[in-house]
Amino acid sequence: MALFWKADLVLLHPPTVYDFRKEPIFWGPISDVVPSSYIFEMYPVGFNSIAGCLVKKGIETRVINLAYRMLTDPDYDCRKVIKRLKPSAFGIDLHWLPHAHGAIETARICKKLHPDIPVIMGGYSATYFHEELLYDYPDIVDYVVRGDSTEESLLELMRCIKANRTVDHIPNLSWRDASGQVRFNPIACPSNAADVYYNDYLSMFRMAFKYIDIKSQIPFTGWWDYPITAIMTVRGCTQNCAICGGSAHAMHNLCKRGSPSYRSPSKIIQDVKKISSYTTAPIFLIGDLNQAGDDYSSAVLDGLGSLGLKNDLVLELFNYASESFFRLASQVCPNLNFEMSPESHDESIRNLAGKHYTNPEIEKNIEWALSFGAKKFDLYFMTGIPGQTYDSVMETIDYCEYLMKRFGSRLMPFISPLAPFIDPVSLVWDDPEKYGYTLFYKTLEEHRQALIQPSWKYILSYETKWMGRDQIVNATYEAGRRLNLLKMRYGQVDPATGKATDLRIKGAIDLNSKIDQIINEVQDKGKRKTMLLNLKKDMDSHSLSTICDTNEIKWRIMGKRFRILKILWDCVLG
Ligand code: B12
Ligand code: SF4
Repeated sequence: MALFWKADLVLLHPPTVYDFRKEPIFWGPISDVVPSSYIFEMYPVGFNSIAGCLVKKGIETRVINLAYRMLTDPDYDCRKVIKRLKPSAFGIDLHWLPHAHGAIETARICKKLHPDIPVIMGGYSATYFHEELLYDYPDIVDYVVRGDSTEESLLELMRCIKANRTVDHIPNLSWRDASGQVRFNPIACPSNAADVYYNDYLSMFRMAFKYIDIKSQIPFTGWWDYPITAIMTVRGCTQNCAICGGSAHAMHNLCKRGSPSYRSPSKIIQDVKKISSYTTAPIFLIGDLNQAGDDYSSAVLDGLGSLGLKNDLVLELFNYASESFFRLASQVCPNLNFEMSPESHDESIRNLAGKHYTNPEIEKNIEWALSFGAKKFDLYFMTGIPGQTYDSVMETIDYCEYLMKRFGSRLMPFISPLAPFIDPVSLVWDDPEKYGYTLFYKTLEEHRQALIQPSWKYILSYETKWMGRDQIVNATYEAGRRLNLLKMRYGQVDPATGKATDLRIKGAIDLNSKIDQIINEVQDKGKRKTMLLNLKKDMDSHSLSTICDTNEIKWRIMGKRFRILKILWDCVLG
């Protein structure tokens, strides 16, 4: 059947480093609290929306998650796969900056194999580095579609490419004209983006059937067994967390987003209803519902309450929320969960990081959530934030113990590093001195090169006035180790899991020293590479769920994972 479908646009998701299967890189715990592995194989959720929009308007779109395919199949040959494809254009995401190496190498391969097929890049990092992409990589990137909502511009670009028409009218487009001159069309930011576009998982299922290729659409390793879905409730954010490249400050500077675009409550309810008819896996509502005010959050929660939802539902809290919010939320479904990220136990450090709620407020929120029956309350802390010393990180773990003692095993704290990079256009990126940071890399090429350093310590793009790279690495492992022991003591993890995590952390610390020793003592480049390659197996295994077990970040699945007949039915009729 795949023979009869020819995609006009093939969207490729690259790994962080193209040659990750060969290169000796110790990624450490950079991906421990997200579902992906160290190569960040999860593609932007916006691919669903792009595919949903374009396919509806007659542009056949196919997603191939190269990163996932390469990770799960050692023989998967990207060049062979790309060579066989003959679309009108390739689209490659450079959304997260850690894909700087993989995205550029993938574009290079596309261009080498198909010099006449245009390569389009997009995503937050491509938006920020659009000039560099077009000037410094002239032979591999033809277009950059900028902004956080590219559906319409990309659709028009595809129509123009197919009809060989000029593109100078397309908003958000950076491109090279026939004379080779680089051109930047003005940026426009749709204020209704969250509403008019799609949370369209059905288009992904359809794509899997059309191209008889389910594997290429899988978002991350293990998704088939744990098919969690995310529903975007907003584009943009009201908050200004200092380290975030998606903050109000960043989105204003990056794509002229004046204020967030909220998805209407009725559409969120529709999305949740649809997804819960396909799967019993957890559903994550991305974006704090309270951002848009009480009327909005009440409308969403009231509507969700009428669905009789059995799936685990996860809500985010960007700020202190009211008791009535938790009461109302508790009526939505029996399996409700929350996430909050105070970053530090120290309120003055939390303030510097751009978060302005107090510890008593955090504790009130946990108390309300749990007393109204929440199944799990995840609390995220971070190493590497402004004002934070090694000792302060350890005090954060003491605070975790206090909370775990008080609230029991439904409270699940995490600590992870701010890594590997400082987000472009975050407040820290724009004014590092003000926040006490030194940034080692600023250009795209510097980040690309950084990614092929032998360990996460050297990949790390910053140090702070309070902690150098060594201290950030040491504080992260020591905090992770102490927190894991506490989780064993207070029942968040069972003894066998806890012991295995403890061993992994100790192994990672040991590996980190071995790599440092090689780098400091072995001057000969060839010999150094051979010695590092000898550690590759260890490097890979100590970069997966090091400081916590992967199950700690999961919620439950009730019963059968998929309702296949319903999915098939809707794919045909929907
Ligand atoms: C939800 C979210 C996540 C989810 C992932 C959801 C997903 N699969 O996309 C989770 C929690 C898993 C996550 C993880 C990470 N995230 Co995140 N995440 C966000 C968040 C909060 C919202 C993103 C969003 O709303 N997108 C809206 C959807 C609909 O659009 P979209 O996916 O962005 O796609 C649109 C455009 O970007 C563009 N586009 C994207 N790709 C392409 C490709 C082409 C060819 C084109 C034309 C257009 C295009 O068009 C799309 C449609 O309009 C933002 C912060 C924010 N306020 O924006 C951070 C953010 C994007 N994440 C960020 C980071 C750093 C990460 C991590 C690297 C963190 C880490 N170290 O673990 C990981 C990477 C995970 C991976 N790839 O495996 C940074 C990125 C900064 C940067 N420039 O690099 C941000 C800005 C802020 C932050 N620090 O969290 N993240
Ligand atoms: S980290 Fe802060 S600024 Fe960024 S998306 Fe989350 S709440 Fe908004």
